[in-house]
Amino acid sequence: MTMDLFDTLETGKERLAPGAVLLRGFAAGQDATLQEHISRIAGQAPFRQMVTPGGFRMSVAMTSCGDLGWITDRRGYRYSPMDPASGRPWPRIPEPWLELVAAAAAEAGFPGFVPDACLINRYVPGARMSLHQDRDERDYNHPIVSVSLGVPAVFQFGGERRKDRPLRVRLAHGDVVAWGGPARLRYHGILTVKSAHHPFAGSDRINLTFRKAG
Ligand code: MD6
Ligand code: FE
Repeated sequence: MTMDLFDTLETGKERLAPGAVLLRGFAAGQDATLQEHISRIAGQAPFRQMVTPGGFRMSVAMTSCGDLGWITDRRGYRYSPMDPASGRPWPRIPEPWLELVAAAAAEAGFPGFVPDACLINRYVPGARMSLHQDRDERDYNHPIVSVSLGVPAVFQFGGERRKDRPLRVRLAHGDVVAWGGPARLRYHGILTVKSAHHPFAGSDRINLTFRKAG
């Protein structure tokens, strides 16, 4: 038996590529704290569909919490300490989320992960995220940890060039992907989310990505 298969059977840990680990169901069982804080944060910093520098409105609605939030507009992609919609700082990252994400990162081989930004993505049916690299963070030595919630979606996981043919991985409620080291700059995206129902958020898929951005 290969080590990867052994890990999968024993711990639900799956290596997608060097530096990219899928922890199936790692966040399952945390629904209450995730739901409660997502609604509170969205009350203070509402989900909004931002515009790319190229002038396209994103199908994914986003908000953030943490010292920095990720934004896009005609001027470019960047992190900002203020929510441009309100002119106020973003809500803080809830303490139980920091604990969850540090535990997931450690399990995936990235001990000591302390994020300062959490981007919250909301996909209605039909929303998608095209292939991109996460490269607005200051230091690529830190991983990114992503938590999938609600209806499932197909994650595309490519190479370091946009044209590299991506793998396709189904991400379901509670799945966590931690991603760093040699995988840090790989292209990735989310295929169009299909109509489905999940008790966590009805027909929506929610994704939290935690980063050390500043
Ligand atoms: C999403 N995720 O799952 C979008 N980026 O909705 C990402 O763009 C992402 O899941 C970097 C690392 C992990 C991710
Ligand atoms: Fe990304």
